Amino acid sequence: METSDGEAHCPVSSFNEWDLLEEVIVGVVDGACFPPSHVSLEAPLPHDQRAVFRKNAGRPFPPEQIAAAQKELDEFVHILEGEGVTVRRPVPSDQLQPYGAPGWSSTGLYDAMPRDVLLVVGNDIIECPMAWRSRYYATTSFKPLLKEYFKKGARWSAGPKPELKDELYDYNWTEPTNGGPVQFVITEFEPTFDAADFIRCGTDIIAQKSNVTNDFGIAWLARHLGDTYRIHVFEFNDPHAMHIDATLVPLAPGKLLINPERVPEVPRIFKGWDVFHAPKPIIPSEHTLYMTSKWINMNILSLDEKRVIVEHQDEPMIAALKSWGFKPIPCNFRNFNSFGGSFHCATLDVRRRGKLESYLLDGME
Ligand code: ABU
Repeated sequence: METSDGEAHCPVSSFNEWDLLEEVIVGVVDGACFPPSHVSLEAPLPHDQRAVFRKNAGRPFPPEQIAAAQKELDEFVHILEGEGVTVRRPVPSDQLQPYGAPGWSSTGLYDAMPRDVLLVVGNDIIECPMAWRSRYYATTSFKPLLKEYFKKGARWSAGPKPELKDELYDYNWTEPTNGGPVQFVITEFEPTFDAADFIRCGTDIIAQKSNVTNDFGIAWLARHLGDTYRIHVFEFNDPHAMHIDATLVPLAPGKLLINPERVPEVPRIFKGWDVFHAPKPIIPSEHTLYMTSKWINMNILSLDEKRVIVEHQDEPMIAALKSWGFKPIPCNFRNFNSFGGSFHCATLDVRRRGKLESYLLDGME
């Protein structure tokens, strides 16, 4: 690919969560299915959804909910294109096609959340070794795009293909007691991680261990990325941890949105940053959220250091963002939220205009 000044540049290039967004992958919700029942789902799912998942295991999500989410995705794509962003979409996979490996079999989940599945660090687009058996083939729908980006000059990597044997899971997992230590449902049997457990701030990457990301996975990623990057691992107050992007969301350099329930103390490396407490979510309790807490209202996508996409009905968040100096762009997304994500989860920023820099205390020391 050539720039207007004739300089060759890579189609994949993104170092942080806020540089000017040029190209993005937006997920698709077509064919979304409840995964087969498994202990790995119990730990991160909202308490009231565990029985729903067991009852509907291996069946499609209600078609009217899929259709409502599709409509919102279309609106989201329209807004992104109107803001000058190139939008790419995956080819939906058949989630009901059974597959397996020695010792287990499964069907799929969805292709709705590219943020979980793929991690972009600089020019490298990394396929994640995901811990859920229902996501073993989660990158399949994105392969045509991965091939295209590679041919145009991107690095294309993949974590070690996990075996997902029973040894990876704690079949005795139980809900942590109030105030007791958080128990994750995965072990250190092999490296696993979801990309959404990492937040990119230039040379510094913030990570959390979770019910899908283990120390082994974080260590693999750190070695893969090399000495240019530092991964900082923090623990937050999230008894059902799976993905960091409704806990700690850097909106722009020096501007951090935090979940006030999960982040009692802001990590020291953000010293000097403005810290904004996310307003309480206003999603009504009768609105089904299959795979997320209401704090999904924090799952904002920055188009640059000012423009942020935010849920249309979330007036407290819109008002707060305006008061903090941002330009919120509202988009209906509450039906999509039911599937476990919002604007950050539903996207993968493939290219942002910017370069590798250090923004955090440790990165500058
Ligand atoms: N990636 C979605 C995270 C949702 C939550 O932490 O509540």
